[in-house]
Amino acid sequence: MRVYKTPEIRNVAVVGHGASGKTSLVDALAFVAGTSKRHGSVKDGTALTDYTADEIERKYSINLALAVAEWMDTKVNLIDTPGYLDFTGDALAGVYAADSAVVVLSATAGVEVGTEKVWDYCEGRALPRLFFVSLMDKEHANFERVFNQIKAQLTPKVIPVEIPVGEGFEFHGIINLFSKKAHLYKKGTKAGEYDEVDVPDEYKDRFDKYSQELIESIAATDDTLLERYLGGEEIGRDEAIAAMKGGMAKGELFPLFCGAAELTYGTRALLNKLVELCPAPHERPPVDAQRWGTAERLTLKPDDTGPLAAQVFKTVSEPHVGDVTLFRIFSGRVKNGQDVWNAPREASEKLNHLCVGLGKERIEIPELHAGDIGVVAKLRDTHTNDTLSTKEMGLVLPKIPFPEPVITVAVEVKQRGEEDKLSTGLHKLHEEDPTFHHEYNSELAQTLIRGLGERHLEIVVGRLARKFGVHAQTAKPKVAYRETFRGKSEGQGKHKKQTGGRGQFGDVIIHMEPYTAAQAEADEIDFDDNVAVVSDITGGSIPKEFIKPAMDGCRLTVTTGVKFGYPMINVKVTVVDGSYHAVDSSQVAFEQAGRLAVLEATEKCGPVLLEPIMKVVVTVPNDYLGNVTADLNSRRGMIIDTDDRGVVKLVTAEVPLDKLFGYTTSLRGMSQGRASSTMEFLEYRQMPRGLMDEVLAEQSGGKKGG
Ligand SMILES: Nc1nc2c(ncn2[C@@H]2O[C@H](COP(=O)(O)OP(=O)(O)OP(=O)(O)O)[C@@H](O)[C@H]2O)c(=O)[nH]1
Ligand SMILES: [Mg+2]
Repeated sequence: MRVYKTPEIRNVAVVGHGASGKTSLVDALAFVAGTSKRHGSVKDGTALTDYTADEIERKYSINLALAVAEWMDTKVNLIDTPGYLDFTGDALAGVYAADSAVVVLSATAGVEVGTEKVWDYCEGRALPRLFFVSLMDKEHANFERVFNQIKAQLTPKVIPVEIPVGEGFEFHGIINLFSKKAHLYKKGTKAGEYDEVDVPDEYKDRFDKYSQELIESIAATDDTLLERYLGGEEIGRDEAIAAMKGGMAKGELFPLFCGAAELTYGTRALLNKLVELCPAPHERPPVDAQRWGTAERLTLKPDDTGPLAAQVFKTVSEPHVGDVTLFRIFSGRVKNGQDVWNAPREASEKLNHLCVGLGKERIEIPELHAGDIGVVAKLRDTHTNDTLSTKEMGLVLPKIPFPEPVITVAVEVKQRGEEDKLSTGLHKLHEEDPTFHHEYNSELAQTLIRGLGERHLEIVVGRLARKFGVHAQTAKPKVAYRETFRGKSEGQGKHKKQTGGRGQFGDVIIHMEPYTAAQAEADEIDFDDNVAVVSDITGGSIPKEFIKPAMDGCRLTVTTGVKFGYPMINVKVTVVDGSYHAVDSSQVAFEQAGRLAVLEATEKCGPVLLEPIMKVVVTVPNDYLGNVTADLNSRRGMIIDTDDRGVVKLVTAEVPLDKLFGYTTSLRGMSQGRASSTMEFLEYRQMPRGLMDEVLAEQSGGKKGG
């Protein structure tokens, strides 16, 4: 492969809902262009960009992956992205690395929730976009319906530049509105060979209607063009293409293409337009960078002579190779073997075997120019979202705002003693994939992992085994219950021990009562961990130096749990009286006495269990409202509010955390992926008696923390 200069490069993200045909399209584009020698297929596990073991097994994309189509003396860098929401972080990364996007839609399913999501990502970056309606050969394919859905749900500025000849099983050609020719595909040919013919008679009316719309839309983007058009002047093809490119750059036009990628139908025309309509890197707005450790900001253009700034937008780990780093150069250029600098990590890295990515294949290249996308293996200290620069400049680019995790599960090692390996592995996986988070929760004695969906975490656990040899399984996270008091109570703790020499003596009397943060604030009393401990000792029944230890003993006992082993909250302990011994009393003895006093007071009052309640806000299209509210009720949820937002409702509910395990996944299931939710901790609330007994029964035998 030759070296391409900035104006000869197109960086195109291929985005869309799951199973809309993105990977098949990328494979076909690279194959038809001749850059990839083999026409692969997702079904056979041979598609260019679905090459990891996980992807071959599951037959859908999990990782962003690169391919190249060399076409019309241009290098089109294709960034295939996964459609499933579990892996949407990679779709976002693809959008950040690209200068334009092809939004792929299935001709049978049309606009889906994943399409809306990636559309928003592209909006956020103001990327020029074109649509490709694929799977035109599938039964029930309907071009017109998809076109209308796009118009209604994504943008009214969509404009077809091609129309299909036949649909579903009848689909066999495409009419190009620019060239005014029809391409009729020859059945059974390998690379979508076709006969070019005049527009068939039966398509004349449709052709005229769409052509008219196309030329009017193009003319509308430019006043002088419009004037000439209205004056009856013909607008030439090149002029029309240039105007369309300008319209796309301003977000005023979104051309619509169609085809069947798996059959390679429609892919040549699309390649032509990717080159002609999509911007080269230098035609995009400049980016902002910062000099690490200073407030100095720079505006960077994709210029070879500018300072090097390249963003790592993805790390993949590959068997026998290790970590492979995918980066986009926003400014400057790099040469094979060059040393670069990762400023925040203070790490020097060598770009050995600088490559271009073509699926799992990596093609070595002597240099990459500004705006290009490259691949390099074996960087030691560089992770996703880092910037590579030079030591003199030390630049950092704005980070890709990866989405926050939405689900949490616990993870346990299958073999004891592997806990350290687990934690190292999880940390590495987070550096690779910023949408994956992990933490050890010492209260629950569980390692919690968070991600964008169950599939996401399942893949992570698989990687953990393959890459780090840690075999782990997921489990339901334990619930951090709390205890509290219902009424006032009193307790005395007397610690007395005579062991030969000096004895141990402490004696404390306390009052305990329910108490709230608001009360503590009004009384100006410390309320750390939602517990207040005060002294009301006057007249010296306990000497000063023993009051503090007595209080500490009380606090420690309350906060580590008394009856059920969960921390007690919303209580106030007042040390009111006690006694001491001139010789045998000590601080330790009073700490012990405080503990005994709390135990006695608690025993008398019958403590209760509190459970965490989450505030859940569900955004749900009206059609699924019934399902969603019925389901929330079945989870002991209380619906607080239902707000009308046009086509969707915003349902606010208060639901016990215990009932929310797996909620995100089942919400997607009950709404065909269209509903989404957020949740946050609201407060602790007393559990219903029956359920409290259940929790306690579950625990007896094995104390919490197992
Ligand atoms: N009939 C028909 N099937 C197709 C076509 N393109 C893709 N498919 C099939 O549709 C399914 C999904 O195709 P993919 O290319 O994997 O779709 P994708 O958008 O990459 O899916 P994700 O990676 O999950 O987001 C596969 O089974 C393909 O074989 C097409 O043009 N015609
Ligand atoms: Mg795919």
